[in-house]
Amino acid sequence: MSGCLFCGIVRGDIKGDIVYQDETIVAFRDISPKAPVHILIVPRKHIETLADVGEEDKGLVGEICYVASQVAKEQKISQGGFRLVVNNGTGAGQSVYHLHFHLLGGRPFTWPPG
Ligand code: DGP
Repeated sequence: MSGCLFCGIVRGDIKGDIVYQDETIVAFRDISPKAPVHILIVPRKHIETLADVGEEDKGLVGEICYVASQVAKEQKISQGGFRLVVNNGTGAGQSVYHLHFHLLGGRPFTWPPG
């Protein structure tokens, strides 16, 4: 989608520190990391929010979760504990309207989140 930051990274028009990609998913480092490892996992398909995921995207969301677990192992944050977060909508802090999963690790996390 033109004008979408993450579509630009997915297409390669905007530079991203990509750690994983396949035909449907791209994972790249967050520009403003909130943990020693902070990676954004996004579908190549432009979907604005998790709430916009359609029935046809159910498999895609499962793939993203699988990729997250694999990337967590590659980044060596799996054993120490990691967090996979989706901010859905402005009330939850979403600032980029292209669905993305935050993969965070490398430090302890508290609960509940802020
Ligand atoms: P959220 O607030 O949940 O919508 O998360 C958006 C994230 O995107 C936020 O953690 C910062 C990150 N971000 C914003 N602009 C860029 C960028 O140009 N490149 C990268 N790699 N990350 C970005």
